[in-house]
Amino acid sequence: MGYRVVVAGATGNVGREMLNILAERQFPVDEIVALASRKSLGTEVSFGDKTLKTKDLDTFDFTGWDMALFAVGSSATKTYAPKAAKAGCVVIDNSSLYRYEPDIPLIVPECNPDAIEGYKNRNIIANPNCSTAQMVVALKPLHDRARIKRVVVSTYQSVSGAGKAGIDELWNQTKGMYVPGQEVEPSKFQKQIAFNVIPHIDVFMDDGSTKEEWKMVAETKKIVDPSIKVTATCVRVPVFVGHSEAINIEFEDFLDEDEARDILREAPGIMVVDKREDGGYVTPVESVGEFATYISRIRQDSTIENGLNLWCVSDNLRKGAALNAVQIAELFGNRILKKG
Ligand code: 11C
Repeated sequence: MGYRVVVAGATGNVGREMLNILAERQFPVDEIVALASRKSLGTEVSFGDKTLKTKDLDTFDFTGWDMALFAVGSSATKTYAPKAAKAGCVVIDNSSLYRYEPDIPLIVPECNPDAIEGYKNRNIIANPNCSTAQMVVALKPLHDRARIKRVVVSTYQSVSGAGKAGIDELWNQTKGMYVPGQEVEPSKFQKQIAFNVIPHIDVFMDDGSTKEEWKMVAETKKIVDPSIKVTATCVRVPVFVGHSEAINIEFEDFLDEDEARDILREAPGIMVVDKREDGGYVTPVESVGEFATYISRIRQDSTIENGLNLWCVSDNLRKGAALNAVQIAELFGNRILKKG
C-alpha cells in the first residue's frame, strides 16, 4: 500500500524535479496528482514513464490525500497550504513562508529527522533554502564531532535558483553578447549576469546583508544548532544549475583534516571527491542531476586555532529543493504514516 501524493507547482523547475525524483526513488505512490495555476492548466508533465495532465490548484480538494509537495512560491503557498493542511493533507513546502515559524519544523533529513514529529502542530513541514540545505549536510557530522563555533561562507549560486526567468536571462544575454543589436539588458538580475558575478541575491536587509545571507544564518541555527554563528556572502554566478560554496569553519575542538575527510566520507548524503591534483575536486556542472552533496578541497585553516576550509557543491534544484522535499516525504511516510 502506498500514498496519495499531490505535487503543487508541477510545471515549474522544482515541481518537475519533484516528480522526477519521486519516480527515480520509487516512492510508494498509490495515486499522484500534478497541480498548477490556471495559466498552466492542462500542461502535461512526466512522472516516470507516465504523463500527467495538470489540474487546477485553485479548485482542488485536498481531502483524503496523504501529503502535498508544494513548489508554488510564498504567495500561492499562503493561500493553498493552509487549505491542504486543514483538509488533513500534510504540506511539505519549498517556499520560505513558514520556515522561520517556531512551531513549523524545518527539516534536512540527514541533520534533524526527529523534528518530523512537529508536523502535527500545523500539518506543515518546511523545506530549507538551497544554499542552506547543502551546507548543513556537511556541517552536521563535523559539528557532532568537534562543535562548530563559527562559519564563514561565500556562495557561488547558479541562475536556476532564480527560476526559469533566471535561466533564460543568462542564456539570452550570453547569446546577445555576440550579435550586434541583440544585447539583452538585465531584468531578472540587477546587473549583467553573462560573463559576470553579482553579490546580491534576494532583498537587502537593514544591516546591509541580503535576505539570502540572512536565510543561511537563521536556517542553519534552526536545523543544526542555534549556537553556531554564521556569516555569509551570497553571489550569483553565470552557471545554469549547481550551487557552490567556499566554507570556512571554526571549531571548539581540534579536528584534523584527515579525520574530517573520513567523517564526511561516512556521512549520509555526502560524496567526498578530494584529490590534491588537477581536477581532483567537483564543479557545479558535475553535480547536475545527482543526489549527493559533493565536498572537495578539505584542508586545515592554520590562521585560526581550530579551523578547516572546504568546498561544497550540489544540484540546487535537487538537494537544494526537490530532493530534500522528497526525502522529507520519505521520512514522513516511514516514521509517521507507515503505509509504504
Ligand atoms: C536562489 N536560494 O538561489 C535562492 C532560491 O528561499 O527558497 C531559493 C529561495 C528560497 O536564488
